Amino acid sequence: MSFPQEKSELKAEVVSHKNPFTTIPPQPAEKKPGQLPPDKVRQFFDEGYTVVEEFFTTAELQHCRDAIAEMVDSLAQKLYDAGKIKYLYEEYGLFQRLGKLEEEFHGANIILFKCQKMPKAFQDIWCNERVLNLIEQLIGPDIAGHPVWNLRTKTPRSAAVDIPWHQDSAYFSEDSYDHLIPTMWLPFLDAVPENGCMQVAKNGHKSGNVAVHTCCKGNTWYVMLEEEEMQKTLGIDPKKDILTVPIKYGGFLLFNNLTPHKSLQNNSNDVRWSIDLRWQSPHEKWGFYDIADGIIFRSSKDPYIKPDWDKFLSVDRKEIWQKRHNKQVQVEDPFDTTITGPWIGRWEIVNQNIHTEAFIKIIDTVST
Ligand SMILES: O=C(O)CCC(=O)C(=O)O
Ligand SMILES: [Fe+2]
Repeated sequence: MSFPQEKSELKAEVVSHKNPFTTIPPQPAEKKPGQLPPDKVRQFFDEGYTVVEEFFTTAELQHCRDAIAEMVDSLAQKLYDAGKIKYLYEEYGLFQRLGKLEEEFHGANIILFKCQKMPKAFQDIWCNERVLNLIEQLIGPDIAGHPVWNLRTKTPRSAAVDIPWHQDSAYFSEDSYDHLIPTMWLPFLDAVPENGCMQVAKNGHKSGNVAVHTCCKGNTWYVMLEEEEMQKTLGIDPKKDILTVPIKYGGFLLFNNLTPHKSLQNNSNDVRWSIDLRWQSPHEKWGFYDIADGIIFRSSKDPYIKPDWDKFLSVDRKEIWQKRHNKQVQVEDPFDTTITGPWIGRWEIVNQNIHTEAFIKIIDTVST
């Protein structure tokens, strides 16, 4: 092999291994509403996170608040009709009522978290044109919604909703480790340290590594990442890199699937409501254990593409996952507060609890 050929091969290799977590993609030629200023884009790729302020109007977010209030109301009715609670707490507002339900029926916050029904108001945020213009700056013009999203029901002083350090990739299957999945963490009130806002470990994405996580924290289904492991595998300097990130209502936090993050305890008297929504290129693997696909929002080839909500929303994830292991899908008690999922099997189980046991039971039925 001649020397020049070797040289050009080497160059091709370097180009194809650009780290997608730290490399800013070509920016859209056109200026569009919602786009981030260049310094925010740079911070997202350099430090693994950025805060976007005053993005949504209160009118836009009110639809989400109303949708959440409706979900809480229907949960209260269900608990009441089943005799699980004696009182509906109808006079309490959005930031109090779930806490009251939780006091009377422990685990109400988990039941609502589990329900995973996406209201129209959240769909509208997820494929909002200004939002997609911003996401285009991070992942390019082909944009899909990632199948993993959550409504966080962070009631005061509840260990079930205290999320320990993790990288989101630790919840996903390995086929997604090679590409960027930006997350928008959007609170429905001012998120502050007292009510359990987020912390991020900036620069934690730089190595491109997914660190070793373990499962599960306390009585929860959450994977955990030890600070020591963050230092060793991700090169985090806890003194310099760990940041508390308050977010004012109307703004949001952006981070990526390798950025370590956690939420603080909610020591306030309000429920700290938030949603987390994700996007990625539709040309990459979804990373959700072949349980559910994402939803295509934009295509560089077809400017008229419309999201297929019916298809996306019709997938019963639990049923698909259970069917893979059991011939019959188990009918679950609607007030069951156990959460299992394939991520539990990805990491060493260092703490057994009802969630890990439920996971092992489902997996065990394959071999019996
Ligand atoms: O809202 C929280 O407490 C945690 C959120 C989180 O882990 C995420 O958005 O990926
Ligand atoms: Fe997360």
